[in-house]
Amino acid sequence: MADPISRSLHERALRRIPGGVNSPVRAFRAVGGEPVYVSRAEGPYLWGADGTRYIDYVGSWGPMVLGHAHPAILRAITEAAAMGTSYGAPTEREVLFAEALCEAVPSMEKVRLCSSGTEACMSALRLARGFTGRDKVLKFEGCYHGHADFLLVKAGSGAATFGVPDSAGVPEAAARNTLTARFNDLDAVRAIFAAQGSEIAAVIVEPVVGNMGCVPPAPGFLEGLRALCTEHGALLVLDEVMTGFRLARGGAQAVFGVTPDLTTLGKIVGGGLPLAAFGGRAEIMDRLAPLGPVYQAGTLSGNPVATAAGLATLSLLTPDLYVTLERIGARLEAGLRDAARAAGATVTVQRVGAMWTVFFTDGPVRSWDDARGADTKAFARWHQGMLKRGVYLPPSQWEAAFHSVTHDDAVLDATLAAAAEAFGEARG
Ligand code: HOZ
Repeated sequence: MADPISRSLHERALRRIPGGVNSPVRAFRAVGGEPVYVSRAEGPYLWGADGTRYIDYVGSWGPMVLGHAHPAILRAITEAAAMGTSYGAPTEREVLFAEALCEAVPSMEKVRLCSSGTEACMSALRLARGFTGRDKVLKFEGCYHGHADFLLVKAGSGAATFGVPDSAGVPEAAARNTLTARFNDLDAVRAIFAAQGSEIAAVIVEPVVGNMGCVPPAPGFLEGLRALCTEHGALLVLDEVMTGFRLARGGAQAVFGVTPDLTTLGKIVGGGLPLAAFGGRAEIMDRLAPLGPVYQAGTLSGNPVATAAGLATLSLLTPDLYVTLERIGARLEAGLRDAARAAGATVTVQRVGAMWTVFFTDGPVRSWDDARGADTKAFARWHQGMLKRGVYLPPSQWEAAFHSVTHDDAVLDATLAAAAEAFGEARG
């Protein structure tokens, strides 16, 4: 249960903000509680409105891989803000940032900045359609690529959590050209390409899904998508909004050795400020206005404060950092599994690098069909048990948890001690 200050803020919020929140999953409805209103954050911790400290595994839904309020990032933001917060004109920092992104993710010869993952995915797919002259796009059930109309089809994340994977307000015409298949089901994709391959502009996929909980690709799945796209002249778009700079500096594409035509980035690249990007082969990117006929724009795109935070973040993402993230993840994964077993709770812990999910189900989770079979009531009890012990987890079975390099051994000890008790309560 939320503290009295959070509760009273939420009552006021409900009067002025739909559902009291500016993004649905934050409402905590899926876990039967009320949201904690956050007053500050530092390292691996958040503090609630009443001063209660929580170990944070939401990490602003992905960006905070270095922990909250990293001094170098705060310095970069402060210095940049003192020079003016927005110009709507090009800056040297944008050039440096674009160079750094393209160097880290070599499949991106050129990149354009925008302000959110939704914008990045929507724009990348408009570009794919403009480049190929085709209308159809293929996405996967339970994957979430932001809330553009044509992508709210069998969508994961909050759309799945609140039972609106096909949102009201999306005209049938907007969704008509969106095809869907089961994640990790290459045969289904093959059949769709066999029937409609010449009409498909792009396949978009989260290479490791975070938006139905953490679901890794089956061996050969991403490679198979790459081959089918190449064979049929469609573009492969890897949505690396979550995985970019989290699984490796080069993202999931570096880990799995798959080269997309276009990549979308968000979250970590902005260092906690609103910044996202999409990029890819130059011949595709050069179809964007002002060079080409595909229009895309934004007042705050390449914002000087956001690019300062992004550049400072990128400069800190060393190879050692990924070794540390993996060590932390391995300890959490094994510890959570052991704790669940000891408590007699039936769970499957899935993790890739610094993203993971405890699914309340006994099998491996390979697709949305598997994920939605999880016991969401048991997850809710576990979530409540963890929260009351000071551990802040994503408030939905279908959102990945994220740790940072600041989750040290003492933090992990506290997390696993809480988990051991909370698993007992989750059994119901
Ligand atoms: N749908 C987002 C995570 N996948 C939630 C973002 C937010 O509430 O801030």
